[in-house]
Amino acid sequence: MNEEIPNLTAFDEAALDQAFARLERQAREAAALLSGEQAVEAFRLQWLGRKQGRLNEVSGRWLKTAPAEARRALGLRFNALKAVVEGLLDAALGSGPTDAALAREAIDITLPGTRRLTGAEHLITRTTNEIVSVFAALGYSVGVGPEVETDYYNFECMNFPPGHPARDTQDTLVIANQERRPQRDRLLLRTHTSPVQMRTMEMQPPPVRIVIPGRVHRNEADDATHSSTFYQVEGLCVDANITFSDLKGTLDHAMKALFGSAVKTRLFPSFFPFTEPSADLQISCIFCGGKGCRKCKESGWIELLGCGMVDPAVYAFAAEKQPAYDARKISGFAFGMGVERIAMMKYGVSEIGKFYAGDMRFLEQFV
Ligand code: FA5
Repeated sequence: MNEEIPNLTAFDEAALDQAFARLERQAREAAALLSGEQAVEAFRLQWLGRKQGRLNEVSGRWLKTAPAEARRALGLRFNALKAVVEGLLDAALGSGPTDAALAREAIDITLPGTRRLTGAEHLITRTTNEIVSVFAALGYSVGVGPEVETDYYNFECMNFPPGHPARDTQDTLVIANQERRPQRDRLLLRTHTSPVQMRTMEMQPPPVRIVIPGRVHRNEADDATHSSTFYQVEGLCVDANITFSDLKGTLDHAMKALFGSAVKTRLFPSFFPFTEPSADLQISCIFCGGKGCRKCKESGWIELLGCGMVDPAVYAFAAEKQPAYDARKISGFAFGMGVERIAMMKYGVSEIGKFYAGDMRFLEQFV
């Protein structure tokens, strides 16, 4: 609405402030309702039109009737009002923010930025990946299995019969209140990654070449080299005519790839229910080159992993679902290594607990 511009009767500062504030309010209210090109053009004519625009009337009526001493104060307010109206018009035309608005929003690009830390692989993950990629390069696939496992997969099908003393070598954390279940279905936290050997064989006939990284748990007291939760990488290779030499050659190659080509390996007789024969693989001490030092207890050798030829009793369990696991026709080997053990040796870590403490000062050293 083009309201009449009233005549001014008083020209003191307060009266001028009041009169211009009223006009400004009217301009802002009208501008807030604008929509469409025609409305904007009408607003322009209403306020800034040369002949009948309200500002024209103000300058014509107020400025001309103002006493000389009030002209300056009136002129200043008139210019301010004109700038406001022009700003409203610019905004309505979409011509973007004014210089003043831009200055208010400006960012001081000389201020230091927020530093965001880059994520990096944990040493356990890194070592696991290193081990896995050595075997991936030999054509092994990668598998995983559940951390909460049944008694059957963790023990029974791995040839640890119920009540067998070999079970005592892996002090087990069992899930409570399962007395009513048959023993083979009772749940426990897997003590090794070996159950995934069986899960793999049940899913696919031979040939199998697979490595299985994962977390395992044992009811063990923590010390500098033992933890109740730790990581293993399991390996399984089953095919026609796989021999003990293949086991020896594969692990010798893997140890050289992990620790350097100067490393030697040797196998020592051992026992695992699921391999026959079984062995512990030792590597020449990487700290003293085999001469003997405190790290290798002056022996020149360090024990690193368990391995052996897959026991025919294990194939018999697998054959319940995959008859191709016939010990008369196929053979294979398996191995299992502790990731922390390897990481400690490769990266010179003396306490296993450092891996889990989440201390950035420790972790950052390996980024
Ligand atoms: C086993 O767990 C067998 N399943 C390995 C195996 C697989 C043998 C396939 C034959 C064929 P063992 O209990 O020795 O074996 O553990 C294997 C490795 O896990 C050890 O060499 C050691 O490096 C690591 N390890 C065992 N207990 C702990 C522990 N409490 N803390 C950290 N690492 C451990």
